[in-house]
Amino acid sequence: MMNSYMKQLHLAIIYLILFSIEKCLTLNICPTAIWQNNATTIVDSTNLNSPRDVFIGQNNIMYVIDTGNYCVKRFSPNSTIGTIFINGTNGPLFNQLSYFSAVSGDLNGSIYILDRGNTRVTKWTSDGINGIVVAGGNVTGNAANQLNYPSGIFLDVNTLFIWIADTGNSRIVRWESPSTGIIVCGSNGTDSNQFFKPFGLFVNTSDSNTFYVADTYNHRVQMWLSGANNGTTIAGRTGISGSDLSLLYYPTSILGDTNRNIYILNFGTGSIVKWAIGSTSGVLIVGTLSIGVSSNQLYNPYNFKFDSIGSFIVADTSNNRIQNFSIVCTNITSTTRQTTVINNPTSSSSITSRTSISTSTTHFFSSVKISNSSTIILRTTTERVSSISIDYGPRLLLIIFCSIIILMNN
Ligand SMILES: *[C@@H]1O[C@H](CO)[C@@H](O)[C@H](O)[C@H]1NC(C)=O
Ligand SMILES: *[C@@H]1O[C@H](CO)[C@@H](O)[C@H](O)[C@H]1NC(C)=O
Ligand SMILES: *[C@@H]1O[C@H](CO)[C@@H](O)[C@H](O)[C@H]1NC(C)=O
Ligand SMILES: *[C@@H]1O[C@H](CO)[C@@H](O)[C@H](O)[C@H]1NC(C)=O
Ligand SMILES: *[C@@H]1O[C@H](CO)[C@@H](O)[C@H](O)[C@H]1NC(C)=O
Ligand SMILES: *[C@@H]1O[C@H](CO)[C@@H](O)[C@H](O)[C@H]1NC(C)=O
Ligand SMILES: *[C@@H]1O[C@H](CO)[C@@H](O)[C@H](O)[C@H]1NC(C)=O
Ligand SMILES: *[C@@H]1O[C@H](CO)[C@@H](O)[C@H](O)[C@H]1NC(C)=O
Ligand SMILES: *[C@@H]1O[C@H](CO)[C@@H](O)[C@H](O)[C@H]1NC(C)=O
Ligand SMILES: *[C@@H]1O[C@H](CO)[C@@H](O)[C@H](O)[C@H]1NC(C)=O
Ligand SMILES: CC(=O)N[C@H]1CO[C@H](CO)[C@@H](O)[C@@H]1O
Repeated sequence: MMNSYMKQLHLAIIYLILFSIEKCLTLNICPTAIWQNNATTIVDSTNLNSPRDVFIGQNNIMYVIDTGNYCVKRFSPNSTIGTIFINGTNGPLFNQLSYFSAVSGDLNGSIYILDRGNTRVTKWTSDGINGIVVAGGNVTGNAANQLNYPSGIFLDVNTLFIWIADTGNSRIVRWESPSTGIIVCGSNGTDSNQFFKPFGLFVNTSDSNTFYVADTYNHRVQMWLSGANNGTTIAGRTGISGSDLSLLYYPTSILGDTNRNIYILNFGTGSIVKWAIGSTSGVLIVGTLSIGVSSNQLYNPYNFKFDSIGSFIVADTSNNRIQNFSIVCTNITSTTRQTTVINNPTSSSSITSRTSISTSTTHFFSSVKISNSSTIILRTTTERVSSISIDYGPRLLLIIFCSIIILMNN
């Protein structure tokens, strides 16, 4: 009796979890992670002119915005040559780009370009021929439906809300539809509710949209809780720059992980530093704290991303190259005991939304790891490790799979 009741309870809880899951945008980095000091060059200067950002999408395909050539290049894994995805020229037409500064992508494979010169965000579907305006597109200004030399973008792939570091207006805006933006916070200055030319932001969508702003010209990172009137400085000191690890130097880009660490790219020192939220100084992860051309240095880097395993992929802008500082997780083999891969679940379900499980653990799963955009690894309390491909209609499969596990365990 008790056994059967427990069984049903387990199943009910599993269903509840699976139906409330959302695509998690924060990468689960192993706590023992270290990164190689010397990068490998993924794309070199023969192929690029002032690359400012990269985006790593489905199937680990990498998009590089090649700003100086007004084009966007696409690279398959391990390919150093690539193909042209957007073959643009400088101008305001919908097949053109102008001083564009950042790139992101959704789960359907569309690419979003923050076009600073045209003060707009354009969305490009798989053919890459014409962009459609999904934010901005009016002349430069500070009205809610305008932007002013924006530099940073964060696309929430669950809601498709576009968060923008509206640099020239020293504010953060969020576009929930193409017609107008919402001014989230900010004005120009050094107070806790202000920014001075912010270039980047990271939104923790699994934490009520707490967001972090690279407040570039104030040399600090501000954390804003959702709905707050003020930000809190969690890294750097307002108005003071330096290569000391308690200071920042023109921070331009931020990433977060699931262990409440943020990673900050310092344009001024060509470095990536890791700050645990609440700590008073950072840890040097990448760079020598002076800009340069060696494999352990960066030269005016604007943006960086994690690849699917947690390596840092950096747009090393003035070196005209894309660098890979690869991650090393010391115990990675010991956690992979038994792997079950369910391939190609395309036809099994009519559910179209793509999801993956959040990193919150329950007593059923002792750990959950996002392996890449289409795979999660669930480690159950019985030490079973399962890797489930979840690109299409995944919930049904997960439910069936988890049900089998529960029934087998009981
Ligand atoms: C890393 O690169 C630096 C600068 O080129 C070099 O001095 C050093 O020996 C390299 N380290 C390793 C482990 O390859
Ligand atoms: C995701 O990772 C799994 C193994 O962890 C691998 O089998 C699969 O091919 C990867 N998928 C993509 C789309 O890269
Ligand atoms: C890329 O290269 C690595 C090592 O050189 C190899 O393990 C991996 O299978 C390659 N990936 C593809 C998609 O060719
Ligand atoms: C890009 O467009 C130019 C014309 O603007 C054309 O000459 C060139 O062949 C195109 N390149 C590709 C790869 O489509
Ligand atoms: C993805 O494509 C589907 C089917 O065309 C559409 O319903 C959905 O809105 C698209 N989602 C995004 C993020 O564009
Ligand atoms: C500015 O944006 C509004 C929508 O907010 C739109 O109706 C108008 O046409 C735009 N103006 C220009 C010049 O694009
Ligand atoms: C913006 O704020 C900074 C810092 O207080 C100040 O130096 C700068 O002059 C201000 N810019 C404008 C346009 O007010
Ligand atoms: C984001 O929020 C999740 C859930 O609260 C938390 O586990 C994670 O550490 C947070 N990451 C950052 C960078 O704030
Ligand atoms: C970065 O390097 C690591 C180690 O070689 C490799 O596994 C990973 O695929 C590389 N990332 C990219 C985006 O090339
Ligand atoms: C993981 O690595 C840490 C130190 O890096 C070590 O103390 C621990 O025993 C390892 N765990 C396993 C399961 O190998
Ligand atoms: C609630 C709160 O702390 N408000 C403060 C936010 O910051 C501004 C500018 O520093 C202060 O004037 C407010 O008192």
